[in-house]
Order: sequence, then structure tokens, then C-alpha cells
Amino acid sequence: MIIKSANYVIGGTKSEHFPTDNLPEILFVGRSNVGKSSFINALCNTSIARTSSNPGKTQVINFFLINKEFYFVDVPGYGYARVSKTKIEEFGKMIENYITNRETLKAVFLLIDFKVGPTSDDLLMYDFLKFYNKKIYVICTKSDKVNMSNTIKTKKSILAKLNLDEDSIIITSSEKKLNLDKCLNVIEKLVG
Ligand SMILES: Nc1nc2c(ncn2[C@@H]2O[C@H](COP(=O)(O)OP(=O)(O)OP(=O)(O)O)[C@@H](O)[C@H]2O)c(=O)[nH]1
Ligand SMILES: [Mg+2]
Repeated sequence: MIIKSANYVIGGTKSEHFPTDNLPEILFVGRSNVGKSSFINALCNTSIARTSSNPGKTQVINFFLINKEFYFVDVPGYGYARVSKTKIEEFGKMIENYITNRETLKAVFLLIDFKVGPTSDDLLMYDFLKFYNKKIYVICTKSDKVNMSNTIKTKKSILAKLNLDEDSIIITSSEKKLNLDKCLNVIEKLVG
């Protein structure tokens, strides 16, 4: 699939702020700083989502209209966001509500830092998504930080921790634009 247009539409914290046109949505979740917003920018080949080297950049649920056909949804990260404890709890509830109630949500891309591997929070999120029968795609980010000789070992360890087979994860780098085409192919099938 080719992304011809990507536009920021709205950011909000509860359902009454969200788009009402019933277009399919793809959600990107993961720990703070894993590279969710950067991944959206890389897929769209433009800088629509705000990124930062400080965890906690994204603070609301942001909707990006893609090819006027579907939405990419960017949310705050979990884990170690440099925001208050109350904020972290608020983020958690907000995302939980979105995932459990949003009927237009077609699939969830769970982003895991390739070098760090799945954290306990990642495993919790993975189980949560499975419990709610969401279609899950595991995307490993920042693969440019792992050298070639460690790639196979690292991938095997992640697969074992998530109990997944070889083809169930995509190893990417937004910085090096690695395997973004594979992700776009998955997205095409989901929204087509
Ligand atoms: N080396 C490398 N760095 C990356 C890559 N993708 C993102 N980063 C960096 O990781 C940092 C965090 O990126 P973001 O996209 O803001 O992360 P996020 O998951 O949206 O973070 P929150 O909004 O806080 O939840 C930034 O400094 C990015 O430049 C990548 O593929 N390779
Ligand atoms: Mg972000």
C-alpha cells in the first residue's frame, strides 16, 4: 500500500472527542519512548506525529487520517513516562477505555523495543489485548540498535517470551526505514 495522504485530525481523551465517521482504525501501543509516534511518521513518510527523546511526549489519543480511508491512532506510552503517577493512571484508563469500547478499532500494533525485548508491561498489554480478542501484530522497533550478529538470537528470545512463531513479528527500524513495506502490506489487508 502507498500512503498518499496523512492528516492530523483530532486529539482527545474521551470518546466524545473522537472521530464519528466510522472509518477503520489501527492503534499503535507500547511503552513510552518505544517509538510509536516515530513509527507512524516513518510509515507516512512525513512528520505528523510529535516525537521526543524524553518519554511521555504523546499525552492524548491522536487520530491521523490516512488516504482519507482509515485512521492511525497514536496514544501515550506506558512504563516510564516522565509524567506524574496520576497522569500515568489516567493514560492507562484512557487507553483501556479506547481498546475495550471502540467499535471501529480493527487491529492493534504492539510495539516492542527490539533491544530491550518484551517488558513485564508489554506482556501485560499483550495478554490484555488477547483477552479482548483484538487482532494483534507485534512490531519490534529500533532494530538499528542491535548489530547483525545478535539479530537472530534477539528475535528468538522475543518469540519465546511471547510464545509466537517466526512470522508473527516484524522487525523494523523507523530510522533506517527497515521493513516498513511489510507493515504497510499488513495494513492494506486490514483496511482494504
Ligand atoms: N535508533 C532509533 N531511534 C528511534 C527509532 N524510532 C524512534 N527512535 C527514537 O526514540 C525516541 C522516542 O520516539 P517516539 O516516537 O517519540 O516514542 P513514543 O513511543 O511515541 O513515546 P511516547 O509518546 O512518550 O509514548 C526518539 O528520540 C526517537 O528519535 C529507530 O528506529 N531507531
Ligand atoms: Mg509518542
